[in-house]
Amino acid sequence: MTKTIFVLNGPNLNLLGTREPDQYGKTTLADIETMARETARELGYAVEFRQSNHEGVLVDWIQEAGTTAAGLVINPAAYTHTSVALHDAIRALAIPAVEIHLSNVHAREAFRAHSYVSPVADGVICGFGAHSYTLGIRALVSKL
Ligand code: CA2
Repeated sequence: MTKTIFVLNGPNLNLLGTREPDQYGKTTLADIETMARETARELGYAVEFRQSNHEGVLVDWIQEAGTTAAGLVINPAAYTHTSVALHDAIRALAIPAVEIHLSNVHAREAFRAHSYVSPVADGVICGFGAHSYTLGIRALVSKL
């Protein structure tokens, strides 16, 4: 059976492509989902692609990934910089996890340079727009 990679997206990423194109580009989350599926398929994996604006829902999905998926790619969005709950959920995983961001969080406001997720992720990719997702999938598969 084809193994699955969970690709999870945090708050406001449902707005991609509709607002703030200068910061986040014109690509929609649906476009990114298509790109992610294609890259994963090339590498022999299926993708479960989800977005939520709710921290607890993301925690539930991280736990679900831990019991059903081969690995996790996550753009925690603003929860990157605030969430001990996401840190704890990812720390508890026995599968690899890659943190990704569309923008280069280190080239923006100082508060975006700190991540609660990075210390418990296997690696971090940021600054490549929609390609951060495909690079994240490739990096994750290199760990599987
Ligand atoms: O660069 C990224 O991928 C971020 O995770 C995006 C988050 C931001 O809080 C992080 O610091 C970096 C914001 C996602 C909000 O996305 C929007 C898209 C279009 C319009 C408004 C927000």
